Amino acid sequence: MHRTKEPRNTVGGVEDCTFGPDPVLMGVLNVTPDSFSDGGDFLDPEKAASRAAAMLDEGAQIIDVGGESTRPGSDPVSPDEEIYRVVPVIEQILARRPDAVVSVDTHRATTAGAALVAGAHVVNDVTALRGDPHMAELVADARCSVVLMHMLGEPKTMQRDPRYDDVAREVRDFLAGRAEQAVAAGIEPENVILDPGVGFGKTPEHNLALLYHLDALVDLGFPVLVGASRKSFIGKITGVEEAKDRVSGTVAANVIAYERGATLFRVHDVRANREALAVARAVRYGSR
Ligand code: HH2
Repeated sequence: MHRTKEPRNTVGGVEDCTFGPDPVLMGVLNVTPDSFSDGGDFLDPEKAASRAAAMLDEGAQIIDVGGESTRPGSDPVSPDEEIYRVVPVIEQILARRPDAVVSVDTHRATTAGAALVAGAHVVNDVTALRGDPHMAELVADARCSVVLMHMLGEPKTMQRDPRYDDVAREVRDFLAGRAEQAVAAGIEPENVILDPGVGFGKTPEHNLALLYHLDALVDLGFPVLVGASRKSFIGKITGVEEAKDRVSGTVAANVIAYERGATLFRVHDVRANREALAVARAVRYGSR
């Protein structure tokens, strides 16, 4: 017996970007000199827009543009520098592909606001609206989608001995609380996406427990996004040291996450993940 299809929602009010039964791929585009796997590759807006176009051609439905690395130990950039990095790239992407759905990976309301003016549709906030007191109001007013991610501590120090009694329960309770706060601030529930924050203040064992118990997060009723792509726990399990070579491990994590009910996947390697998730989806529904 195969599962029936659930109703579809849209990302950022863009009808073409639906999520429901089908996996949605968010292609990662880091406009930074220091991101852990693609730092320095896409600082030039032309190059960045070409990379975005290639990811869209490979099957990404959203392009996630970030101007500040959040890798463990990273330092924050200035707000002006972050805007200077992401806005021209968002403009270039949308000039080339006006129908593209763009998300901005930031915890600052000024950057998110500038990105929305430039045409972005989604705010991806790794602080789940805790990083800037103006972010919730901005998202509520813009009526855009928002990703609320769990992080223990902050990037500079988050990997120093993170501890939980029950990581899956604590992350779920935290995100349930953040979603409640978001809705109380005027954000429509259908615009809320939850993310367990793989690698953000978590040991490899914490990441594995979160993926294993992802259905508990899915049960909250919001779409769930997973960002496992190329992360160090995959390197630790597989022995693959070079982050760019962690594609197979990433695919395995995403297929499991899909089976547990996640619908959005933040990935660097769009094609491999799209093909694997298309097969996983076909198995689930018994058809292509
Ligand atoms: N992971 C990273 C950055 N942003 N956003 C969400 N919602 N979920 C994630 O898991 C997530 C995220 C870190 O990965 P990356 O962007 O590749 O690296 P860096 O932070 O070094 O730029």
